[in-house]
Amino acid sequence: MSHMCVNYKDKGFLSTKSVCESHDGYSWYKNTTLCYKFNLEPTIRQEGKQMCEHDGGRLVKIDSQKKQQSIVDMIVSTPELASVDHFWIGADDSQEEGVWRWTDGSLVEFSNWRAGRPNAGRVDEDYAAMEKASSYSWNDFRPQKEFVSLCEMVF
Ligand SMILES: [Ca+2]
Repeated sequence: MSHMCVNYKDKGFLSTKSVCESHDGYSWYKNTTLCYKFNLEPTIRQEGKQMCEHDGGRLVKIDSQKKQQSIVDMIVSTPELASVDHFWIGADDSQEEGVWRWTDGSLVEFSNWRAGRPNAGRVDEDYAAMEKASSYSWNDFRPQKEFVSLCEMVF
């Protein structure tokens, strides 16, 4: 059981604290309105994805700079997360090389790749992860890598 689930709300009209905390094991992160739970044991990408989806969530969809920054803020201010090197996120180009999509099928428009990534020639690196060593920009990896998954609940 290795996952971390967040709920991100751009708009503040929902009573997301109570919604968040009504889900078993979830915690409310007031500074960025993130609702999350996590387990620090890393897994391969498919296992992390399945665990996110098992309780109705998904691997996180980071579709704006604001959301990227909110997640980074949460990570660096949470001691158990601040030491984690990589987090699986919901983007992959496994269906069509070079066409990155989120798990809901939408195209990746906003992106935050580190310099030189994704590697155009490395067809086996189809899955995105946030990387602490590059200020939580994204890098592409093979799915067999074992990382902590970063998931969100969509209410
Ligand atoms: Ca690829």
